[in-house]
Amino acid sequence: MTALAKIVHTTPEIEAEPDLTDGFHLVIDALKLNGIETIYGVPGIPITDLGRMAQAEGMRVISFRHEQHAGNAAAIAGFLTQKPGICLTVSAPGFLNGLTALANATTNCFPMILISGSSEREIVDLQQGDYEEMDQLAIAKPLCKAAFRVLHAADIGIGVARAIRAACSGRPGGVYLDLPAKLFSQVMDAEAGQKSLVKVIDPAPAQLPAPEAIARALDVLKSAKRPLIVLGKGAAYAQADDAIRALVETSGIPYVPMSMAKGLLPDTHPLSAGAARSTALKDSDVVLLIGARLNWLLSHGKGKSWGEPGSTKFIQIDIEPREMDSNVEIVAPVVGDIASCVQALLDGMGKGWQQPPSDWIETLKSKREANIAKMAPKLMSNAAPMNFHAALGALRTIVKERPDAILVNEGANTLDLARGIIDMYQPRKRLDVGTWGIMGIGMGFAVAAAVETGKPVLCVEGDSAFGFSGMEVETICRYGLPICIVVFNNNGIYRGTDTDPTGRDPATTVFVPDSRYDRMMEAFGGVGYHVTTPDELTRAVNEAMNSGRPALVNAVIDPAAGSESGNIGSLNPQSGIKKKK
Ligand code: ADP
Ligand code: TPW
Ligand code: MG
Repeated sequence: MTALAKIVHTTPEIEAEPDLTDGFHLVIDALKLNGIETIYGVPGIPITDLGRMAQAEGMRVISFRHEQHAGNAAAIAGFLTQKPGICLTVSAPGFLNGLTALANATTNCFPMILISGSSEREIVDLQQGDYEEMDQLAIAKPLCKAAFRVLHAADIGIGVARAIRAACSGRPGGVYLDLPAKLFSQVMDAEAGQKSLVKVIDPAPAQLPAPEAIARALDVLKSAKRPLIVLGKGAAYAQADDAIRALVETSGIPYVPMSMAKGLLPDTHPLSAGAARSTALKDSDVVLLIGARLNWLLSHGKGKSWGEPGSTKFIQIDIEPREMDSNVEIVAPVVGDIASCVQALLDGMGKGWQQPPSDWIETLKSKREANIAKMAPKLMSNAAPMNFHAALGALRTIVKERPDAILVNEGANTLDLARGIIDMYQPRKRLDVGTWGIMGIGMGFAVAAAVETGKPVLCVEGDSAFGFSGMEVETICRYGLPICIVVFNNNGIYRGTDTDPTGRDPATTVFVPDSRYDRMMEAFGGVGYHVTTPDELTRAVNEAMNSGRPALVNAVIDPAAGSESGNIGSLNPQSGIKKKK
């Protein structure tokens, strides 16, 4: 039964009247018509009934404990599926709680739509103090790709269609859709309502690159002595996995994956230069960027991570033309969607393609092997207390044995070391803090990863990182999701050993020592584990993942093992005041 039929009046006198629908049902029908089956949100005025009705109409409605995590879930659902993830919130405070996730989605180029109920326009605009009054549309606008408000039930179909198109087309991003309370109860003729809905045709149209752009890019690539491909999360998002693999293998060009592009080709691929990243960036003469921006994560394409100024030529594939020359000159811009651009490059390479000089391949291979060999003994350490490397050595094996599991990862040392140590084998299996390095994505990403893919999820969380979304373990237990959380518990942020020089309070970076995060999971009916060695960690995670039930492993890590800000300590400003000797 469609939602429209639901409020058809049934008493005999009224049966003669036309069938009616309302704003609630039109929103649900518009989403369903566009293949959107899941809503992530937190209920309350004025959207409580919207969630209830959506559930009654067969949509999956996942209720969180805080909107930020519902928003993060929606954002990563968008990344995983190429359909905008939907986050539903109440007005003012709920909207603001969801806004961080919307801004983060926009920054990371994930398609999502934040739908918030809002107060009465007349009262908001005269600032007369309505319940949860706020001009939400104005506030959302600078933080997302597009923002729309629907005032009439007859415009819901168009409003939802515009939101979907804005989120998915071109560079994906976050969209805000403002739905004032009054809209939901507006009634209109059911048939007219049905006709007002729009099924968005081809929401992310292919954007073909210009043939000259492809020819230029191939000329530059051919001239390279030490070429490199950098795969970014845009390449993972594009779901052009086979074409990207074919491009790497046909060209014979080594590649470095950005964090969330790991696994697009297996990290163990012979052309992966991931374990020789520094050498690869520094010594390459031509770099082909595929869905990766030259932002801080690539040292803006200049400086000490790279060779002498001007010694590296960049080719960039991106759907966003304004991304070109954002930090340094792009000698061969290739504007278009990644699937089309990569295919065009492949076609252009043809049969006569020359593989890159073998000394370059050998240089990277030997650097990679040396780095892997240097790391290996650290990963096998049985030192007590356990350090990051030993714990990650155990998890590395688990992921190798379970390549279809999704890895969610946040923290500082916990993030940086896991990214380097845990090999990924399949596309879109590594989800993390992204472009902002934001803490708090953990539980939201984990929930959506489980809901959208049905695959097991392993969450590797710093103890601080986990705290940002830890209450959502209740959500995980409530929906019985196959999520195993491992908290790397080193008693604090970066380390657990700092002290307040005055001796009055705990240091700003430390937590209650020896906390038992496993008991949070037990509080809601999940399984908790407390482990202190790599062997215990392995056993606990395997047992948890075999069970498919919610679990949290409190992994005790040496509080002295971490370094300040993980591997980005150099970004910390230093005091200009010299200490007296
Ligand atoms: P990373 O952090 O992994 O380096 P970024 O988020 O910086 O990746 O870059 C992703 C880039 O991918 C963005 O510039 C975005 O415009 C681009 N992008 C996303 N989807 C596509 C697509 N389908 N085709 C082309 N470019 C895309
Ligand atoms: C929204 C700043 C970066 S990393 C981090 C914080 C608070 C936590 C590091 O401690 P953790 O990891 O998780 O215990 P570990 O292994 O090094 O001990 N607020 C937001 N985002 C960021 N990035 C911060 C604060 C930060
Ligand atoms: Mg910590």
